[in-house]
Amino acid sequence: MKKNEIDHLVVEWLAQAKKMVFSSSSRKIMVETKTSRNDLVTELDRQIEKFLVTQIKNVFPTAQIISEESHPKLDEFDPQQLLWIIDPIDGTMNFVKTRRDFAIMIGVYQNNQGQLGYIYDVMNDCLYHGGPEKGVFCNQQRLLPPANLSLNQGLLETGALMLLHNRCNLQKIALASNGVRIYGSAGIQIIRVLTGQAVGYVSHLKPWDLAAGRVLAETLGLTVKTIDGHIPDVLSSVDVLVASKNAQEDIVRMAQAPY
Ligand code: 2AM
Ligand code: CA
Ligand code: CA
Ligand code: CA
Repeated sequence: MKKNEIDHLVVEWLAQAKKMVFSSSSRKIMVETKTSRNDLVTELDRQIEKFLVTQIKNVFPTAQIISEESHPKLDEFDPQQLLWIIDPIDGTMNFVKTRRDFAIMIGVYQNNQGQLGYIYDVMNDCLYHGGPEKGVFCNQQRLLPPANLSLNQGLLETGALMLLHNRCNLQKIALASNGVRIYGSAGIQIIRVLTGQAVGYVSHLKPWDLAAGRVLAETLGLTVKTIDGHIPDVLSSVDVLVASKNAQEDIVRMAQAPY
């Protein structure tokens, strides 16, 4: 199947998922904790995940699908084959507490290479989508590659815990930027790097947190590297950096400097 045919399908599925989100707003949503009181899953995460997995399997019966809430065993997947990586709600805490700043994300990979990425900012109705063959769009509008700014020329996106614990020298890195922004959703924060509102995003991410944004970022000429400057494996959980090339060099250098 051609990529533009996949695009049409995914856009339709995400429109259906949006309806699920809006129809849930008038009822009480079941929320459960996972590993800690701040690690949540709701019935909507599960509902959207089930819907997307069912739709993909209807069209691609043999597709490999990694989706956060299905507790995937990552070593069972072959990244050389077509791989769909889904985060049904990225920013579940935001969804529960504020009903905004969350995203539905899908990344499609083959041969370890990103083919298509989708980050759907549901409440703003903005679908960021694209891949190496077609470029990156926000809905119908093409995004231009953001300027190659240094760390001291822009905002830095990150996660609260990583900053509070000063992992990877992050407090010093943050002080070297124009300011820190923390929105509680990898997808929403990567969008801010894609659109040039921030020079970089640093966080510890699992495959489904990064898969979609990585395709879009690399397509726009941004770098996606581990905090120590290596290319992250699609199936690993790592301290990762999505940034302009100049900011990436600044951050990697500072992360490795003595405290
Ligand atoms: P999630 O909402 O899909 O879990 C900020 O919390 C960002 O980190 C979100 O993108 C969130 O994705 C992700 N994250 C990854 N692991 C997490 C965890 N154990 N608890 C909370 N958020 C986590
Ligand atoms: Ca989660
Ligand atoms: Ca996530
Ligand atoms: Ca999630």
